[in-house]
Amino acid sequence: SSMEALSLSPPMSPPVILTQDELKKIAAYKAVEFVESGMVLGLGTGSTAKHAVDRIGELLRQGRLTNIIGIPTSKKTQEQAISLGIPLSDLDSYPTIDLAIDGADEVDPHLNLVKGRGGSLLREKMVEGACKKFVCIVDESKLVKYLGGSGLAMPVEVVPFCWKFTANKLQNLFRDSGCVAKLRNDCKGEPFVTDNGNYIVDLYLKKDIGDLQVASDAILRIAGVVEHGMFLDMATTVIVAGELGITIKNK
Ligand code: ABF
Repeated sequence: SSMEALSLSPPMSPPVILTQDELKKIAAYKAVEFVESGMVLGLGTGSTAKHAVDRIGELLRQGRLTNIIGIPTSKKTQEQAISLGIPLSDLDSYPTIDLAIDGADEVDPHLNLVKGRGGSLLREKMVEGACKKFVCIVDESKLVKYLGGSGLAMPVEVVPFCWKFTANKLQNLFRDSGCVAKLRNDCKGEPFVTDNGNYIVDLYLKKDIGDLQVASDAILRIAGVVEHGMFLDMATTVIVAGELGITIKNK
């Protein structure tokens, strides 16, 4: 019958479309290949880094990695690592970290990053600034021509004291780029509070802000600012997972 003919014909193999989460996992697992026993590791935050931390926990459990010490970049990652049995410490005890693995919100062609949409930018910058190697893991949707180019927020951590004053200063600083500064809220509509008890002001830019180092210095000169989410010249490697495979970019 025609039914039989159909079932006998060779199956059409559909194109494999990976979800964004599968791409994140591919990038994360690739980065964990750089991990060696005995390393002090910076453990990133966010849905991409979470896969890397899971994988490190799995390799430890299987005995394929030993003597790892993790330095978490957020309370959330700290909890995840504890649940996986990853031994933890901090920057006070380990001021030099062998390797950090973490995600990003944007990656430009020079491997400069925007981070902090997850709200953990200060601890990430402290930990990743102390690393010999910082492997950033992203799916291809994070690639931009210039920082701010995704149209999504460029986060700045500010002290809660007179945050509007600080937000206005930030908005004025980038007025030529059409900057709009907004306080980040949590899901209840209250100000989002970081692990360090601060607020986040998200900057929305319409244009390229030009020289990133100049922009960085100007932001950090504002007294109410704690840190910003531009990670300039910090990633030593970026692993990008895309539909066509993995790309590894080195500085
Ligand atoms: C951390 O997680 C942050 O710096 C960045 O904001 C975010 C990226 O999250 P995801 O991996 O979930 O896209 O890396």
